[in-house]
Amino acid sequence: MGKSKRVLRCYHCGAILQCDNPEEKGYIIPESLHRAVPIQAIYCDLCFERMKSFNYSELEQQIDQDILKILDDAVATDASIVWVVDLFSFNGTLNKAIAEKVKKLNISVIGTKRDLLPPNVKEQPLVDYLKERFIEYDIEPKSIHVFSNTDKIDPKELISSVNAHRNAHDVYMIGNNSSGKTSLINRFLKVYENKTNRQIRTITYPGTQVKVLEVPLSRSSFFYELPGISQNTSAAGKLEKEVLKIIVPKNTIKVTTRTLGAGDALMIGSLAAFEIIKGKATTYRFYAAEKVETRKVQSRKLDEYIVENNIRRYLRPVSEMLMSYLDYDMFEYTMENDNEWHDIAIEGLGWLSFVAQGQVIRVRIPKGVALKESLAKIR
Ligand SMILES: Nc1nc2c(ncn2[C@@H]2O[C@H](COP(=O)(O)OP(=O)(O)O)[C@@H](O)[C@H]2O)c(=O)[nH]1
Ligand SMILES: [Mg+2]
Repeated sequence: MGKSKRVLRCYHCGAILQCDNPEEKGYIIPESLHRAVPIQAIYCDLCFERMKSFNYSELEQQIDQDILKILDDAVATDASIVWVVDLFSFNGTLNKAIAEKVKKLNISVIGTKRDLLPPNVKEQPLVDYLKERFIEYDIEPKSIHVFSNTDKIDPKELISSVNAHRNAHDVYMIGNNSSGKTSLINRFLKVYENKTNRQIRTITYPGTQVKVLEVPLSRSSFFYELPGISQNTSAAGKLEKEVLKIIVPKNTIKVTTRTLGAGDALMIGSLAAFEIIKGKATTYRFYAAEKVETRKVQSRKLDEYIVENNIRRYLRPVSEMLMSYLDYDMFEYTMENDNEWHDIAIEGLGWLSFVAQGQVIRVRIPKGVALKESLAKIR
């Protein structure tokens, strides 16, 4: 018998994907093709590039609508939810429509990628942080676990924790794109024993366009992995591939400590900046991927430096999508005076951590990226 190979098509233009000739249609870099898993939409490089500049958001919107439809079933059957969040990029921003829909269900939260945070970070403060952020959306999680894919965790423990809350009902796993859902499920499947006569399969969920992984838990209940929620408020979902290579951490993140006072600003490449408008000189810590570069400058020269850096690129990252001030949003925080550590976090990029002493801090970020102030993630 000859060898067979799956033929994959671009999800957008339908061209058969090939890794041989970059000039021919359907070309995709081999790494992307080999990384692809069966339930993921794959695009040829050309469509991927075009989509990012043209109909990216439209396409993602569609998928989120389908997720909402599937969650209608979860609500109707009183299912349990496993909500996966990536501990690095999560700044407390949840998809409102999804949160609203599932808030009455039993929700277990899993924070992933703990290994990206400094090793001295304790578990309990992270759990507290996650709990506080979900409560802001009126969600009281039944359980919260934090993991990294290098832990020697016993997935059985996790399963029994979920089982304890599901009352023999179905389980739906949700979370942003790249939050680590598939990695978790692969670990879970290693110890999974199928005691039913049904198979694990990928189905097109009835009434939607999306594929979900269906794992039988008993004769009458299933686990479903839903498609990723679009990261449309994350820097990681908005900026170009070259920038993502810099801002998405692969190893433990870096902490940069600076003393800043009124009149100082901290440039984060040309992607973002924090300006201290009011406040005495004190310690600020900025947490981000290792390759993200920062510089302390004078506030009054900040505009000039950003423009100059867009051309000379002495501080990475610089985005082609941020070429004029119109491409940024600007917010100003007046902090309380509680002497506690607080964060101002830019979803998918990093966060500034400091003791709140009534400062006024102005932040600029790429337009549409979520910015959030809260008690600190790392305390
Ligand atoms: N450092 C680190 N990376 C992780 C962890 N879990 C997942 N990843 C990486 O995050 C990316 C997305 O993971 P994946 O499981 O495909 O996420 P999904 O889109 O939610 O299914 C992959 O590159 C994974 O290797 C983790 O615990 N630590
Ligand atoms: Mg996945």
